[in-house]
Amino acid sequence: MGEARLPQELASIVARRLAEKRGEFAVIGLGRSGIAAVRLLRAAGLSVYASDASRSTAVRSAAALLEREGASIDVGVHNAQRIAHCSVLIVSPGIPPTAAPIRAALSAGVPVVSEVEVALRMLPALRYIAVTGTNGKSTTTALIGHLLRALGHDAADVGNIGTPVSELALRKAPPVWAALELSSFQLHDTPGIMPDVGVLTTLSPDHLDRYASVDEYYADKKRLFSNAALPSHWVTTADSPDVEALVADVPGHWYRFSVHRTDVDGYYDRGAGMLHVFGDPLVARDQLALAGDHNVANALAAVLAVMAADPLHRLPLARTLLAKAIATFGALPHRLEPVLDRDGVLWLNDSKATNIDSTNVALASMSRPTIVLLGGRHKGESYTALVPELRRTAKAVLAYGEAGALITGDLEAPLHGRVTVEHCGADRFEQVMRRARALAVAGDVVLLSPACSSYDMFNNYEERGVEFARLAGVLMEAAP
Ligand code: UMA
Repeated sequence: MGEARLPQELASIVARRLAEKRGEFAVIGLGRSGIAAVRLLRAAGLSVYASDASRSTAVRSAAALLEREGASIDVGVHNAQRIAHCSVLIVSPGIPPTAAPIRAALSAGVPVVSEVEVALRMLPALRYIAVTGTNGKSTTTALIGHLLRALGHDAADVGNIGTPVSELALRKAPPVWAALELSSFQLHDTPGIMPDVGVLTTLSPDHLDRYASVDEYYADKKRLFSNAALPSHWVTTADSPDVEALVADVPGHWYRFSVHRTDVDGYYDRGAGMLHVFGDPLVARDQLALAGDHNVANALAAVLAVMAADPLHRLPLARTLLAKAIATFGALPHRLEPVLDRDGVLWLNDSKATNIDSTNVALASMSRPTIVLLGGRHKGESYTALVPELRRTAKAVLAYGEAGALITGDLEAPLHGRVTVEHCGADRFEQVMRRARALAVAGDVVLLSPACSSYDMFNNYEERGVEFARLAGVLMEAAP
């Protein structure tokens, strides 16, 4: 069984089969990662069978494109028998390990890996900083890429952040450096992961719709350290007992950051309003364009990672460049992004908040009466952990989507008499937005920070955020 192999053993079997171009390589899922993987394998001259369970227009047009590139494709079905006879199975991260084609491959002893694993094998000279964590990983990844470029490096931001690593491998001249965001799903199937520096930002329960327990989810996060050795370099938060416990037995050089303690490599001196790194002040907090303590932590993590990646990055000139670059980095789209400020109502798009912890971070940074849009596809956590922050800042909670009834059930009693909780229906986002518009008065914030995934109503969180911004504009134009 593939699962029973040690990561190193699995990685070397896959590397050998890729090098020998042995047999047929199967890819399942034709989203962003599957398409890129098929193109990369075909470009390397390998024989490819790819399939997707959906018959959507997007999948059918991807299939037509990839067939022209010489891949054999099935749309609407995975041929489990063919997959059980393949040389290596490359899985898309959104497909759970319990899916039938993956079980068929594993019970036939077929190695199962991610698109990231294949791409990294094809990019042996790539230097990369890998970032995982429940929250903060996209901002930290983008910031690392930004800092590397500020130091004059050719660097790309890839992985879970949006661009598959395979797309780098397809470039004529791949970059020297990458900032690589990895989800727990990708880490599950990337046995050869061996970053120049690995970063773990935070840990809290998430994806409980896919994992049987929080421990199982954390175990996938721990796979970042699968190939840890004494010369490895790691950057982790000192503010999370769960993180400290998870990495306690991992070998390597450690660089820790904190927004509460000062006895670590990167810290925030709250009194002086200064970020310190490796013993010296680096930049004043008020220079950061990013709001919130969580972003101070992300900035410390990113700077430590870039400095740890190469001794040259710690020289005085590099420190000056890094301090300047931090100040020019703005918030990413869909993360507490102000999309409209009209007639005294501020509309904030935090569509990227797909778990409870992330929504709590958003609520904690609210200082005005807030109408909170919560809902989407439930991911397994209780919503009651939101109660203290909702009590503090919310004027109303509008619950919607598949999770709407659950959210109302969890929040109505504890918020009774203090915050209105309304169930706005399961299927129309516009209805929720209309209700928000009707409730909002000058001085309010309307915050989309759903604590759920978007897949019940949208293709992804980006689409949800774009629709929020569009409807905010349309509704504020119309008479209230
Ligand atoms: N599919 C099947 N069979 C199944 C189930 C799904 O064929 O049994 C097909 C679907 O029909 C669809 C395809 O698989 O066509 C989708 O694959 P996917 O969900 O893995 O999505 P990709 O488009 O390949 O995007 C993935 C990541 N998606 C997920 O992890 C869910 C993207 O992260 C990532 O940006 C991209 O690879 C490039 O690396 C998104 C995400 O939501 C942003 N990540 C989660 C998160 O951040 O919380 C982990």
